[in-house]
Amino acid sequence: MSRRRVAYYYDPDVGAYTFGYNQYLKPHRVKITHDLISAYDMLDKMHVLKPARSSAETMTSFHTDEYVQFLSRVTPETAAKLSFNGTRFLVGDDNPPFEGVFEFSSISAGGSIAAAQRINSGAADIAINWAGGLHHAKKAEASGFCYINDIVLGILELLRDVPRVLYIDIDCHHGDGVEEAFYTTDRVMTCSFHKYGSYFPGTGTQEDQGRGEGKGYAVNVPLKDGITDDAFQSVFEPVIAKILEVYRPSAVVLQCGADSLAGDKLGCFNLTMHGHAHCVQFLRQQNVPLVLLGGGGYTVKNVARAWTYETACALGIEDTIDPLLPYNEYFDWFGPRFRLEVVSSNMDDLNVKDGSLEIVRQKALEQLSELNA
Ligand code: V1P
Ligand code: CA
Ligand code: ZN
Repeated sequence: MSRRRVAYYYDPDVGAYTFGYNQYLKPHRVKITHDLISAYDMLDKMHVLKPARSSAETMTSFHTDEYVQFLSRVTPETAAKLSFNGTRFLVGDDNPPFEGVFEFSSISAGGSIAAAQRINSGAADIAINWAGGLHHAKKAEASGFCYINDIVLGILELLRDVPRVLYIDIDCHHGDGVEEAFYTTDRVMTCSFHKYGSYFPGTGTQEDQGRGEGKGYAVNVPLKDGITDDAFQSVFEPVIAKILEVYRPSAVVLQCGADSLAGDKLGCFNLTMHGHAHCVQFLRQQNVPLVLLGGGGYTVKNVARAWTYETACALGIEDTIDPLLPYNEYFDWFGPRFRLEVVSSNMDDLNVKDGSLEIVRQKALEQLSELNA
């Protein structure tokens, strides 16, 4: 396997932000990942870059002026007044107005935009931003722990230079914000794999395929609890291979949400680290410019393991990685086994049990065959 030029975007300040009373999404996991990547001596094998923070103006290439202005001004104290008592911008409890929400968002978005620019310039084959992947954020509203949609901003940046972008989302939740943003265009194909049925955000059926010029260019793969590596691969590979064949994207953005791993606090899938990383390996093999982003992931030590291993996959050095973790600042967190692994549990795979996976795969492939018809 030939070498790839990898650009890795990291802002050392990102780990310091906390989401206030919502203790699920921890920006600190990006620092823990970084420290593990560093302990594995991967930093000198790629271009390590600190991205410029996204300006408010840049964010308005997707979000409304009013929403970005709100986010740049809001504090925990002024939130009620500025959000009209929680009826606009920050609705419900998922998105608290935490201290530094705008700076955090500008780091996340700045990384994904810089990653896109690096691909556009041809200076990298793979660009990574583990602080990105916040796929639920809407044009004028925060949703599901996401305030600014760094993915949409990154894809818009890619579209300045390339004709077609493929967006793939392996977070356990539906990539609704990205799907919605590009629902009526054929310049972006979105493909989300997610748990569907009594689960946030509630969208992402296979009937939702895009509209107008975008008809057929939104692909949804709704899944049930407990999907294993083999079952996931048996739908991911044929669907993505078919998309690459019929759509021929000039660049691919892969959201690597780690809540699809076994044992996640909010997720309900049963993927091991290797099953999750297989998606990265598969896309790297295709020789198409690739942006890797973070996303969900709520069992922090496993998020750090997966994204560290996926960084090694981007570099093509995963076969040389020691499964025993090197000493690092957070070493104690990784006990009792201290290994670079996320193991599966004994939960049932409901997708295979009732034959629904086979039906979902067939339906997705049919949708894609119709595109060229
Ligand atoms: O279920 C909901 C909403 C709130 N209810 C009225 C419906 N929200 C979920 C949000 C999950 C967000 C996932 C983000 C990502 O895809 C990308 C970063 O991973 C939710 C859940 C849950 N169990 O699904 N919010 C909360 N739990 C929550 C709990 C306590 C405090 C704040 C939020
Ligand atoms: Ca998904
Ligand atoms: Zn998620």
